[in-house]
Amino acid sequence: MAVSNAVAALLNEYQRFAETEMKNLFAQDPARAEKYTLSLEGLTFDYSKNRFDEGVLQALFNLAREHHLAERIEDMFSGKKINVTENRAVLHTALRNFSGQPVLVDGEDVMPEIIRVRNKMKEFSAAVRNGLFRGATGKKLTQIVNIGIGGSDLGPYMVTAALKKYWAEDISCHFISNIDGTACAEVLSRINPEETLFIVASKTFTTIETLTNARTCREWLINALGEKAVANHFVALSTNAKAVVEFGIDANNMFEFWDFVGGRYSLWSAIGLSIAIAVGYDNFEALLKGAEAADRHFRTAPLEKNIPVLMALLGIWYNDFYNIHRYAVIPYDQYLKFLPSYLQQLDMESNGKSVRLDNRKITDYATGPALFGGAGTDVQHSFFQLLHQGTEPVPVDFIIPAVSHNECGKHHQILLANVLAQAEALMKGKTPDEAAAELRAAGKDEATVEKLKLNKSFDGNRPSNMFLFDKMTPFALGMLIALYEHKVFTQGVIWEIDSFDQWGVELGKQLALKILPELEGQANGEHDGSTGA
Ligand code: G6Q
Repeated sequence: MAVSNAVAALLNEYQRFAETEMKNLFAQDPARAEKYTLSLEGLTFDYSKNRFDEGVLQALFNLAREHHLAERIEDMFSGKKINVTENRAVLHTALRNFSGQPVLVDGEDVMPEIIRVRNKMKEFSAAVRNGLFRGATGKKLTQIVNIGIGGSDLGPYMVTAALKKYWAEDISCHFISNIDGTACAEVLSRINPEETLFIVASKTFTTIETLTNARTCREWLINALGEKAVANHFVALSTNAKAVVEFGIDANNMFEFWDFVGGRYSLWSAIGLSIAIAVGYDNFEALLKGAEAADRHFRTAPLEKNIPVLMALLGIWYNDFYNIHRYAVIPYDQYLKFLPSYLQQLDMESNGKSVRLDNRKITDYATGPALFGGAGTDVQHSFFQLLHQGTEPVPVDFIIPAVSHNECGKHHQILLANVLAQAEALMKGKTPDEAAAELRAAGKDEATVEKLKLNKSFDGNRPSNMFLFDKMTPFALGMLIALYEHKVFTQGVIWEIDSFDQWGVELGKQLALKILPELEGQANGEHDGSTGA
Protein backbone atom coordinates (compact mmCIF):
# COMPACT_ATOMS: atom_id res chain seq x y z
CA MET A 1 0.00 0.00 0.00
CA ALA A 2 1.21 3.48 -0.73
CA VAL A 3 2.31 5.12 2.52
CA SER A 4 -0.89 6.93 3.38
CA ASN A 5 -1.80 8.33 6.80
CA ALA A 6 -3.38 5.05 7.88
CA VAL A 7 -0.41 3.01 6.66
CA ALA A 8 2.07 5.35 8.38
CA ALA A 9 0.07 5.02 11.61
CA LEU A 10 0.09 1.23 11.26
CA LEU A 11 3.86 1.21 10.70
CA ASN A 12 4.21 3.10 13.98
CA GLU A 13 1.84 0.69 15.68
CA TYR A 14 3.94 -2.18 14.38
CA GLN A 15 7.09 -0.69 15.95
CA ARG A 16 5.31 -0.03 19.22
CA PHE A 17 3.64 -3.42 19.40
CA ALA A 18 6.21 -5.79 17.83
CA GLU A 19 7.63 -7.14 21.09
CA THR A 20 4.27 -7.58 22.85
CA GLU A 21 3.33 -11.14 23.66
CA MET A 22 -0.31 -12.19 23.46
CA LYS A 23 -0.05 -14.26 26.61
CA ASN A 24 0.84 -11.10 28.54
CA LEU A 25 -2.15 -9.27 27.05
CA PHE A 26 -4.38 -12.07 28.35
CA ALA A 27 -2.71 -11.91 31.75
CA GLN A 28 -3.18 -8.13 31.94
CA ASP A 29 -6.77 -8.11 30.78
CA PRO A 30 -9.01 -10.90 32.05
CA ALA A 31 -11.82 -9.57 29.82
CA ARG A 32 -9.76 -9.83 26.58
CA ALA A 33 -11.43 -13.01 25.30
CA GLU A 34 -14.91 -11.65 25.95
CA LYS A 35 -14.05 -8.27 24.46
CA TYR A 36 -12.79 -9.80 21.23
CA THR A 37 -15.46 -12.43 20.64
CA LEU A 38 -18.50 -11.89 18.41
CA SER A 39 -21.63 -13.95 17.89
CA LEU A 40 -23.69 -14.36 14.77
CA GLU A 41 -26.64 -16.75 14.40
CA GLY A 42 -25.10 -19.81 16.02
CA LEU A 43 -21.47 -18.86 15.35
CA THR A 44 -19.05 -17.70 18.01
CA PHE A 45 -16.03 -15.98 16.49
CA ASP A 46 -13.13 -15.54 18.90
CA TYR A 47 -10.35 -13.38 17.45
CA SER A 48 -8.71 -12.57 20.77
CA LYS A 49 -5.69 -14.80 20.10
CA ASN A 50 -4.29 -12.36 17.57
CA ARG A 51 -1.40 -9.94 17.86
CA PHE A 52 -3.20 -6.70 18.52
CA ASP A 53 -4.30 -4.32 21.19
CA GLU A 54 -6.84 -1.50 20.97
CA GLY A 55 -4.28 0.84 19.35
CA VAL A 56 -3.50 -1.61 16.54
CA LEU A 57 -7.17 -2.37 16.02
CA GLN A 58 -8.16 1.29 15.73
CA ALA A 59 -5.35 1.89 13.24
CA LEU A 60 -6.60 -1.04 11.16
CA PHE A 61 -10.14 0.36 11.19
CA ASN A 62 -8.71 3.65 9.97
CA LEU A 63 -7.08 1.80 7.08
CA ALA A 64 -10.51 0.40 6.14
CA ARG A 65 -12.06 3.87 6.37
CA GLU A 66 -9.30 5.39 4.28
CA HIS A 67 -10.25 2.90 1.55
CA HIS A 68 -13.94 3.84 1.85
CA LEU A 69 -14.82 0.25 2.67
CA ALA A 70 -18.43 1.02 3.59
CA GLU A 71 -19.04 2.61 0.18
CA ARG A 72 -17.27 -0.21 -1.67
CA ILE A 73 -19.51 -2.73 0.13
CA GLU A 74 -22.58 -0.81 -1.03
CA ASP A 75 -21.16 -0.68 -4.58
CA MET A 76 -20.98 -4.48 -4.64
CA PHE A 77 -24.43 -5.15 -3.16
CA SER A 78 -26.10 -2.55 -5.37
CA GLY A 79 -24.82 -3.99 -8.65
CA LYS A 80 -22.12 -1.47 -9.63
CA LYS A 81 -19.65 -2.89 -12.14
CA ILE A 82 -16.86 -3.42 -9.63
CA ASN A 83 -15.24 -6.17 -11.73
CA VAL A 84 -13.66 -3.46 -13.83
CA THR A 85 -11.38 -5.49 -16.09
CA GLU A 86 -14.39 -7.51 -17.27
CA ASN A 87 -16.84 -4.64 -16.89
CA ARG A 88 -19.23 -6.75 -14.79
CA ALA A 89 -21.34 -6.37 -11.71
CA VAL A 90 -20.54 -8.83 -8.89
CA LEU A 91 -23.80 -10.15 -7.55
CA HIS A 92 -23.44 -13.57 -5.97
CA THR A 93 -25.18 -11.82 -3.05
CA ALA A 94 -28.34 -11.39 -5.20
CA LEU A 95 -28.51 -15.19 -5.58
CA ARG A 96 -29.19 -15.46 -1.86
CA ASN A 97 -31.35 -12.38 -1.54
CA PHE A 98 -34.70 -13.30 0.00
CA SER A 99 -35.48 -9.78 1.18
CA GLY A 100 -38.01 -9.08 -1.55
CA GLN A 101 -35.94 -6.02 -2.51
CA PRO A 102 -34.92 -5.54 -6.16
CA VAL A 103 -31.28 -5.64 -7.26
CA LEU A 104 -30.56 -3.55 -10.33
CA VAL A 105 -27.96 -4.10 -13.05
CA ASP A 106 -28.03 -1.45 -15.78
CA GLY A 107 -31.39 -0.33 -14.42
CA GLU A 108 -32.95 -3.80 -14.64
CA ASP A 109 -34.03 -5.88 -11.63
CA VAL A 110 -32.22 -9.23 -11.77
CA MET A 111 -34.33 -10.81 -9.00
CA PRO A 112 -37.24 -12.12 -11.15
CA GLU A 113 -34.83 -14.18 -13.27
CA ILE A 114 -32.97 -15.42 -10.19
CA ILE A 115 -36.24 -16.48 -8.60
CA ARG A 116 -37.37 -18.18 -11.82
CA VAL A 117 -34.21 -20.32 -11.94
CA ARG A 118 -34.44 -21.04 -8.21
CA ASN A 119 -37.97 -22.34 -8.77
CA LYS A 120 -36.86 -24.41 -11.74
CA MET A 121 -34.11 -25.94 -9.57
CA LYS A 122 -36.64 -26.61 -6.82
CA GLU A 123 -39.01 -28.38 -9.18
CA PHE A 124 -36.31 -30.36 -10.95
CA SER A 125 -34.45 -31.46 -7.82
CA ALA A 126 -37.74 -32.65 -6.30
CA ALA A 127 -38.64 -34.51 -9.52
CA VAL A 128 -35.28 -36.34 -9.52
CA ARG A 129 -35.52 -37.13 -5.81
CA ASN A 130 -39.07 -38.44 -5.94
CA GLY A 131 -38.62 -40.25 -9.23
CA LEU A 132 -40.93 -38.12 -11.38
CA PHE A 133 -38.02 -37.32 -13.69
CA ARG A 134 -36.59 -40.71 -14.60
CA GLY A 135 -33.97 -42.24 -16.84
CA ALA A 136 -34.69 -43.40 -20.40
CA THR A 137 -35.42 -46.97 -19.27
CA GLY A 138 -37.75 -45.84 -16.48
CA LYS A 139 -35.28 -46.21 -13.63
CA LYS A 140 -34.93 -43.63 -10.88
CA LEU A 141 -31.87 -41.37 -11.28
CA THR A 142 -29.86 -41.93 -8.13
CA GLN A 143 -26.28 -41.39 -9.32
CA ILE A 144 -25.54 -37.72 -9.85
CA VAL A 145 -22.38 -36.84 -11.77
CA ASN A 146 -21.29 -33.20 -11.85
CA ILE A 147 -18.91 -32.53 -14.74
CA GLY A 148 -17.19 -29.17 -14.27
CA ILE A 149 -13.88 -27.69 -13.18
CA GLY A 150 -12.64 -24.83 -10.98
CA GLY A 151 -15.56 -22.70 -9.89
CA SER A 152 -17.98 -25.12 -11.56
CA ASP A 153 -16.70 -28.00 -9.45
CA LEU A 154 -15.09 -26.98 -6.17
CA GLY A 155 -18.19 -25.39 -4.59
CA PRO A 156 -20.63 -28.28 -5.18
CA TYR A 157 -17.84 -30.78 -4.43
CA MET A 158 -17.04 -29.20 -1.08
CA VAL A 159 -20.65 -28.47 -0.08
CA THR A 160 -22.07 -31.90 -0.96
CA ALA A 161 -19.26 -33.49 1.07
CA ALA A 162 -19.85 -31.07 3.95
CA LEU A 163 -23.59 -31.89 3.98
CA LYS A 164 -23.26 -35.64 3.50
CA LYS A 165 -25.43 -36.19 6.56
CA TYR A 166 -28.32 -34.50 4.70
CA TRP A 167 -28.13 -36.60 1.51
CA ALA A 168 -31.20 -38.58 0.44
CA GLU A 169 -30.46 -42.20 1.32
CA ASP A 170 -30.64 -43.53 -2.23
CA ILE A 171 -28.63 -40.73 -3.89
CA SER A 172 -24.89 -40.59 -4.44
CA CYS A 173 -22.85 -37.75 -5.93
CA HIS A 174 -19.76 -37.99 -8.10
CA PHE A 175 -17.53 -35.30 -9.54
CA ILE A 176 -15.46 -35.32 -12.71
CA SER A 177 -13.20 -32.31 -13.13
CA ASN A 178 -9.70 -33.21 -14.27
CA ILE A 179 -8.96 -33.78 -17.95
CA ASP A 180 -6.88 -36.77 -16.88
CA GLY A 181 -8.92 -39.67 -18.29
CA THR A 182 -8.56 -41.38 -14.93
CA ALA A 183 -11.09 -38.96 -13.43
CA CYS A 184 -13.71 -40.01 -15.98
CA ALA A 185 -12.80 -43.69 -16.00
CA GLU A 186 -12.94 -44.02 -12.23
CA VAL A 187 -16.43 -42.50 -11.98
CA LEU A 188 -17.84 -44.33 -15.01
CA SER A 189 -16.65 -47.66 -13.62
CA ARG A 190 -18.74 -47.14 -10.49
CA ILE A 191 -22.07 -46.05 -11.98
CA ASN A 192 -24.94 -47.57 -13.94
CA PRO A 193 -26.01 -45.56 -17.05
CA GLU A 194 -29.70 -46.28 -16.49
CA GLU A 195 -29.59 -44.57 -13.09
CA THR A 196 -27.18 -41.72 -13.86
CA LEU A 197 -27.86 -38.02 -14.26
CA PHE A 198 -24.96 -36.07 -15.76
CA ILE A 199 -24.87 -32.39 -14.87
CA VAL A 200 -22.57 -30.48 -17.20
CA ALA A 201 -21.57 -27.37 -15.27
CA SER A 202 -19.74 -24.69 -17.22
CA LYS A 203 -20.33 -20.98 -17.09
CA THR A 204 -18.80 -20.39 -20.53
CA PHE A 205 -19.42 -23.87 -21.94
CA THR A 206 -16.07 -23.59 -23.71
CA THR A 207 -13.74 -25.10 -21.10
CA ILE A 208 -11.80 -27.90 -22.76
CA GLU A 209 -11.64 -30.16 -19.69
CA THR A 210 -15.38 -30.03 -19.07
CA LEU A 211 -16.43 -30.37 -22.70
CA THR A 212 -14.03 -33.28 -23.26
CA ASN A 213 -15.24 -35.07 -20.13
CA ALA A 214 -18.86 -34.36 -21.06
CA ARG A 215 -18.36 -35.77 -24.58
CA THR A 216 -16.78 -38.92 -23.19
CA CYS A 217 -19.66 -39.40 -20.77
CA ARG A 218 -22.19 -38.72 -23.52
CA GLU A 219 -20.60 -41.37 -25.73
CA TRP A 220 -20.57 -43.83 -22.84
CA LEU A 221 -24.26 -43.21 -22.24
CA ILE A 222 -25.18 -43.46 -25.94
CA ASN A 223 -23.25 -46.74 -26.24
CA ALA A 224 -25.30 -48.13 -23.39
CA LEU A 225 -28.74 -46.60 -23.98
CA GLY A 226 -28.80 -44.97 -27.43
CA GLU A 227 -28.84 -41.35 -28.60
CA LYS A 228 -32.40 -40.63 -27.45
CA ALA A 229 -31.44 -41.28 -23.84
CA VAL A 230 -29.39 -38.06 -23.71
CA ALA A 231 -32.50 -35.95 -22.99
CA ASN A 232 -33.24 -37.93 -19.81
CA HIS A 233 -29.67 -38.19 -18.58
CA PHE A 234 -28.00 -34.84 -19.33
CA VAL A 235 -28.66 -31.35 -18.04
CA ALA A 236 -26.49 -28.25 -18.33
CA LEU A 237 -25.71 -25.33 -16.02
CA SER A 238 -24.40 -22.40 -17.99
CA THR A 239 -24.63 -18.81 -19.13
CA ASN A 240 -24.14 -19.88 -22.76
CA ALA A 241 -27.43 -21.30 -24.11
CA LYS A 242 -26.17 -21.44 -27.70
CA ALA A 243 -23.18 -23.65 -26.85
CA VAL A 244 -25.35 -25.90 -24.67
CA VAL A 245 -27.74 -26.57 -27.54
CA GLU A 246 -24.83 -27.09 -29.97
CA PHE A 247 -23.43 -29.67 -27.57
CA GLY A 248 -26.69 -31.59 -27.83
CA ILE A 249 -28.45 -30.72 -24.60
CA ASP A 250 -32.04 -29.58 -24.90
CA ALA A 251 -32.57 -25.89 -23.95
CA ASN A 252 -35.31 -27.07 -21.53
CA ASN A 253 -32.67 -29.05 -19.67
CA MET A 254 -30.51 -26.01 -19.11
CA PHE A 255 -30.38 -24.02 -15.88
CA GLU A 256 -29.12 -20.50 -16.48
CA PHE A 257 -26.99 -18.13 -14.55
CA TRP A 258 -25.51 -14.82 -15.56
CA ASP A 259 -22.21 -13.07 -16.07
CA PHE A 260 -22.60 -11.16 -12.78
CA VAL A 261 -21.90 -14.49 -11.05
CA GLY A 262 -18.17 -15.25 -10.93
CA GLY A 263 -17.14 -18.90 -11.32
CA ARG A 264 -15.74 -19.24 -7.80
CA TYR A 265 -18.80 -17.46 -6.40
CA SER A 266 -21.30 -19.62 -8.26
CA LEU A 267 -22.31 -22.43 -5.92
CA TRP A 268 -25.31 -20.30 -4.92
CA SER A 269 -26.57 -20.30 -8.52
CA ALA A 270 -27.67 -23.11 -10.84
CA ILE A 271 -24.14 -24.48 -10.30
CA GLY A 272 -25.55 -25.69 -6.96
CA LEU A 273 -27.98 -28.10 -8.68
CA SER A 274 -26.09 -31.23 -7.53
CA ILE A 275 -26.30 -29.87 -3.97
CA ALA A 276 -30.06 -29.30 -4.27
CA ILE A 277 -30.58 -32.83 -5.61
CA ALA A 278 -28.39 -34.45 -2.95
CA VAL A 279 -29.71 -32.63 0.11
CA GLY A 280 -33.10 -31.45 -1.14
CA TYR A 281 -34.08 -27.95 -2.19
CA ASP A 282 -35.12 -26.87 1.33
CA ASN A 283 -31.63 -27.57 2.62
CA PHE A 284 -30.14 -25.81 -0.40
CA GLU A 285 -32.30 -22.79 0.42
CA ALA A 286 -31.14 -22.96 4.05
CA LEU A 287 -27.57 -22.79 2.72
CA LEU A 288 -28.50 -19.66 0.73
CA LYS A 289 -30.20 -18.16 3.78
CA GLY A 290 -27.09 -18.73 5.90
CA ALA A 291 -25.12 -16.82 3.28
CA GLU A 292 -27.79 -14.12 3.28
CA ALA A 293 -27.39 -13.78 7.07
CA ALA A 294 -23.65 -13.22 6.53
CA ASP A 295 -24.46 -10.68 3.79
CA ARG A 296 -26.77 -8.72 6.10
CA HIS A 297 -24.15 -8.76 8.81
CA PHE A 298 -21.36 -7.63 6.46
CA ARG A 299 -23.50 -4.87 5.02
CA THR A 300 -24.86 -3.46 8.27
CA ALA A 301 -22.52 -4.24 11.19
CA PRO A 302 -20.13 -1.46 12.17
CA LEU A 303 -16.47 -2.14 11.32
CA GLU A 304 -15.69 -2.92 14.97
CA LYS A 305 -18.29 -5.71 15.11
CA ASN A 306 -18.00 -6.95 11.55
CA ILE A 307 -16.62 -10.49 11.36
CA PRO A 308 -15.40 -10.52 7.73
CA VAL A 309 -13.87 -7.07 8.21
CA LEU A 310 -11.98 -8.25 11.28
CA MET A 311 -10.84 -11.42 9.47
CA ALA A 312 -9.63 -9.27 6.58
CA LEU A 313 -7.88 -6.58 8.62
CA LEU A 314 -6.04 -9.06 10.81
CA GLY A 315 -4.97 -10.88 7.65
CA ILE A 316 -3.63 -7.63 6.23
CA TRP A 317 -1.86 -6.86 9.51
CA TYR A 318 0.13 -10.10 9.16
CA ASN A 319 0.52 -10.00 5.38
CA ASP A 320 1.65 -6.40 4.96
CA PHE A 321 3.21 -5.48 8.29
CA TYR A 322 4.62 -8.76 9.64
CA ASN A 323 5.40 -9.97 6.08
CA ILE A 324 3.76 -13.34 6.68
CA HIS A 325 2.37 -14.31 3.30
CA ARG A 326 0.50 -17.48 4.13
CA TYR A 327 -2.21 -18.76 6.40
CA ALA A 328 -3.84 -22.04 7.27
CA VAL A 329 -7.50 -23.05 7.57
CA ILE A 330 -8.06 -26.10 9.76
CA PRO A 331 -11.62 -27.40 10.09
CA TYR A 332 -11.99 -29.83 12.97
CA ASP A 333 -14.86 -31.49 11.14
CA GLN A 334 -14.34 -34.45 8.85
CA TYR A 335 -17.22 -33.30 6.65
CA LEU A 336 -15.36 -30.04 5.95
CA LYS A 337 -12.20 -31.73 4.73
CA PHE A 338 -12.45 -30.11 1.29
CA LEU A 339 -13.05 -26.61 2.67
CA PRO A 340 -9.35 -25.61 2.50
CA SER A 341 -9.09 -26.44 -1.23
CA TYR A 342 -12.35 -24.60 -1.87
CA LEU A 343 -11.03 -21.55 0.00
CA GLN A 344 -7.72 -21.83 -1.82
CA GLN A 345 -9.50 -20.99 -5.06
CA LEU A 346 -11.71 -18.36 -3.46
CA ASP A 347 -8.80 -16.50 -1.88
CA MET A 348 -5.86 -17.15 -4.20
CA GLU A 349 -7.75 -16.73 -7.49
CA SER A 350 -9.42 -13.59 -6.20
CA ASN A 351 -6.49 -11.84 -4.58
CA GLY A 352 -3.43 -13.39 -6.24
CA LYS A 353 -3.05 -10.21 -8.29
CA SER A 354 -0.31 -7.68 -8.96
CA VAL A 355 -2.02 -4.94 -10.95
CA ARG A 356 -3.97 -2.23 -9.18
CA LEU A 357 -7.38 -0.89 -10.15
CA ASP A 358 -5.61 2.28 -11.30
CA ASN A 359 -3.65 0.06 -13.71
CA ARG A 360 -0.33 0.36 -11.88
CA LYS A 361 1.88 -2.70 -11.33
CA ILE A 362 2.22 -3.48 -7.63
CA THR A 363 5.85 -3.56 -6.57
CA ASP A 364 5.79 -2.13 -3.06
CA TYR A 365 3.34 -4.27 -1.12
CA ALA A 366 2.06 -7.81 -0.94
CA THR A 367 -1.43 -8.89 -1.95
CA GLY A 368 -3.07 -12.29 -1.46
CA PRO A 369 -1.30 -14.81 0.79
CA ALA A 370 -0.98 -18.52 0.06
CA LEU A 371 -3.56 -20.63 1.85
CA PHE A 372 -3.27 -24.24 2.87
CA GLY A 373 -5.01 -26.51 5.30
CA GLY A 374 -6.63 -29.83 6.03
CA ALA A 375 -8.86 -31.53 8.57
CA GLY A 376 -7.87 -31.63 12.21
CA THR A 377 -6.72 -33.78 13.93
CA ASP A 378 -5.14 -35.46 10.87
CA VAL A 379 -2.96 -32.49 10.02
CA GLN A 380 -1.70 -32.20 13.59
CA HIS A 381 0.29 -35.30 12.67
CA SER A 382 1.70 -33.78 9.50
CA PHE A 383 2.32 -30.07 8.96
CA PHE A 384 1.53 -28.77 12.45
CA GLN A 385 5.22 -29.24 13.26
CA LEU A 386 5.90 -26.20 11.05
CA LEU A 387 3.05 -24.22 12.63
CA HIS A 388 4.51 -24.75 16.09
CA GLN A 389 8.24 -24.61 15.49
CA GLY A 390 8.89 -23.32 11.96
CA THR A 391 10.95 -20.13 11.66
CA GLU A 392 7.93 -18.01 10.65
CA PRO A 393 4.50 -17.95 12.26
CA VAL A 394 1.48 -19.05 10.20
CA PRO A 395 -1.84 -17.48 11.25
CA VAL A 396 -4.50 -20.17 11.59
CA ASP A 397 -8.29 -20.25 11.32
CA PHE A 398 -9.69 -23.07 13.43
CA ILE A 399 -13.27 -24.15 12.66
CA ILE A 400 -15.27 -26.56 14.80
CA PRO A 401 -18.91 -27.42 15.50
CA ALA A 402 -19.84 -27.70 19.19
CA VAL A 403 -22.09 -30.67 18.47
CA SER A 404 -21.18 -33.44 16.05
CA HIS A 405 -23.54 -35.01 13.52
CA ASN A 406 -22.17 -38.35 14.62
CA GLU A 407 -22.07 -38.59 18.39
CA CYS A 408 -19.83 -41.53 19.02
CA GLY A 409 -18.43 -42.20 22.49
CA LYS A 410 -15.91 -39.56 23.50
CA HIS A 411 -14.77 -38.75 19.95
CA HIS A 412 -16.14 -35.25 19.83
CA GLN A 413 -14.85 -34.35 23.29
CA ILE A 414 -11.39 -35.44 22.23
CA LEU A 415 -11.70 -33.47 18.98
CA LEU A 416 -12.74 -30.34 20.90
CA ALA A 417 -9.94 -30.82 23.41
CA ASN A 418 -7.48 -30.97 20.53
CA VAL A 419 -8.58 -27.80 18.78
CA LEU A 420 -8.53 -25.84 22.03
CA ALA A 421 -5.15 -27.25 22.98
CA GLN A 422 -3.63 -26.38 19.61
CA ALA A 423 -4.84 -22.78 19.66
CA GLU A 424 -3.64 -22.32 23.22
CA ALA A 425 -0.25 -23.93 22.56
CA LEU A 426 0.34 -21.76 19.49
CA MET A 427 -0.42 -18.66 21.53
CA LYS A 428 1.36 -19.50 24.79
CA GLY A 429 4.33 -21.49 23.55
CA LYS A 430 6.83 -22.93 26.00
CA THR A 431 10.03 -21.17 27.06
CA PRO A 432 13.38 -23.04 27.14
CA ASP A 433 13.28 -22.69 30.94
CA GLU A 434 9.87 -24.32 31.11
CA ALA A 435 11.08 -27.09 28.81
CA ALA A 436 14.15 -27.57 30.99
CA ALA A 437 12.02 -27.78 34.14
CA GLU A 438 9.84 -30.45 32.52
CA LEU A 439 12.89 -32.45 31.51
CA ARG A 440 14.33 -32.26 35.03
CA ALA A 441 10.97 -33.27 36.51
CA ALA A 442 11.06 -36.30 34.19
CA GLY A 443 14.42 -37.22 35.75
CA LYS A 444 16.71 -36.26 32.87
CA ASP A 445 20.35 -35.45 33.60
CA GLU A 446 21.70 -31.97 32.95
CA ALA A 447 23.47 -32.94 29.71
CA THR A 448 20.16 -34.21 28.29
CA VAL A 449 18.34 -31.13 29.56
CA GLU A 450 20.83 -28.88 27.75
CA LYS A 451 20.64 -30.96 24.60
CA LEU A 452 16.84 -31.00 24.40
CA LYS A 453 15.51 -27.86 26.00
CA LEU A 454 15.58 -25.72 22.84
CA ASN A 455 14.11 -28.50 20.73
CA LYS A 456 11.32 -28.90 23.23
CA SER A 457 10.55 -25.20 23.49
CA PHE A 458 7.99 -23.24 21.44
CA ASP A 459 8.15 -19.53 20.59
CA GLY A 460 4.40 -19.11 20.99
CA ASN A 461 2.77 -15.77 20.19
CA ARG A 462 1.38 -17.46 17.08
CA PRO A 463 -2.04 -16.10 16.09
CA SER A 464 -5.29 -17.89 15.43
CA ASN A 465 -9.02 -17.27 15.01
CA MET A 466 -11.58 -19.69 16.40
CA PHE A 467 -14.90 -20.26 14.63
CA LEU A 468 -17.18 -22.27 16.90
CA PHE A 469 -20.52 -23.30 15.34
CA ASP A 470 -23.41 -24.73 17.35
CA LYS A 471 -23.76 -27.38 14.64
CA MET A 472 -22.63 -27.56 10.99
CA THR A 473 -26.06 -27.24 9.39
CA PRO A 474 -26.70 -26.06 5.79
CA PHE A 475 -27.44 -22.60 7.22
CA ALA A 476 -24.18 -22.52 9.21
CA LEU A 477 -22.16 -23.69 6.21
CA GLY A 478 -23.69 -21.01 3.97
CA MET A 479 -22.82 -18.39 6.54
CA LEU A 480 -19.23 -19.64 6.90
CA ILE A 481 -18.55 -19.61 3.15
CA ALA A 482 -20.05 -16.14 2.73
CA LEU A 483 -17.96 -14.77 5.62
CA TYR A 484 -14.82 -15.88 3.75
CA GLU A 485 -16.13 -14.39 0.50
CA HIS A 486 -16.54 -11.03 2.22
CA LYS A 487 -13.17 -11.28 3.90
CA VAL A 488 -11.54 -11.78 0.50
CA PHE A 489 -13.53 -8.86 -0.96
CA THR A 490 -12.50 -6.57 1.91
CA GLN A 491 -8.83 -7.37 1.44
CA GLY A 492 -9.15 -6.72 -2.30
CA VAL A 493 -10.64 -3.29 -1.52
CA ILE A 494 -7.68 -2.41 0.68
CA TRP A 495 -5.11 -3.75 -1.78
CA GLU A 496 -6.96 -1.85 -4.54
CA ILE A 497 -7.14 -4.84 -6.88
CA ASP A 498 -9.92 -6.46 -8.90
CA SER A 499 -10.80 -9.54 -6.83
CA PHE A 500 -13.26 -10.79 -9.42
CA ASP A 501 -11.26 -11.37 -12.60
CA GLN A 502 -8.86 -14.28 -13.25
CA TRP A 503 -6.62 -13.52 -16.21
CA GLY A 504 -4.03 -15.93 -14.84
CA VAL A 505 -6.48 -18.82 -15.30
CA GLU A 506 -7.28 -17.73 -18.85
CA LEU A 507 -3.61 -18.12 -19.86
CA GLY A 508 -3.69 -21.86 -19.12
CA LYS A 509 -6.85 -22.22 -21.20
CA GLN A 510 -5.08 -20.63 -24.22
CA LEU A 511 -1.67 -22.27 -24.03
CA ALA A 512 -2.76 -25.90 -24.04
CA LEU A 513 -4.97 -25.24 -27.06
CA LYS A 514 -1.89 -24.07 -28.95
CA ILE A 515 0.30 -27.07 -28.10
CA LEU A 516 -2.36 -29.78 -28.59
CA PRO A 517 -2.30 -29.75 -32.44
CA GLU A 518 1.50 -29.74 -32.31
CA LEU A 519 1.46 -32.92 -30.20
CA GLU A 520 -0.90 -34.45 -32.73
CA GLY A 521 1.55 -33.56 -35.52
CA GLN A 522 -0.83 -31.11 -37.18
CA ALA A 523 1.13 -27.94 -36.50
CA ASN A 524 4.61 -26.68 -35.74
CA GLY A 525 5.17 -24.22 -32.97
CA GLU A 526 7.96 -21.96 -31.83
CA HIS A 527 9.04 -22.92 -28.33
CA ASP A 528 11.96 -22.63 -26.00
CA GLY A 529 14.40 -25.56 -26.20
CA SER A 530 13.01 -27.35 -23.20
CA THR A 531 9.35 -27.21 -24.23
CA GLY A 532 10.19 -28.05 -27.84
CA ALA A 533 12.19 -31.14 -26.78
C1 G6Q B 1 -13.47 -19.13 -11.34
C2 G6Q B 1 -12.69 -19.27 -12.54
C3 G6Q B 1 -12.49 -20.70 -13.01
C4 G6Q B 1 -13.70 -21.27 -13.75
C5 G6Q B 1 -13.29 -22.54 -14.47
C6 G6Q B 1 -14.44 -23.20 -15.20
O1 G6Q B 1 -13.76 -18.08 -10.83
O2 G6Q B 1 -13.20 -18.47 -13.54
O3 G6Q B 1 -12.14 -21.58 -11.97
O4 G6Q B 1 -14.74 -21.50 -12.87
O5 G6Q B 1 -12.26 -22.26 -15.35
O6 G6Q B 1 -15.00 -22.33 -16.12
P1 G6Q B 1 -16.39 -22.65 -16.78
O7 G6Q B 1 -17.42 -22.72 -15.73
O8 G6Q B 1 -16.64 -21.55 -17.76
O9 G6Q B 1 -16.24 -23.99 -17.46
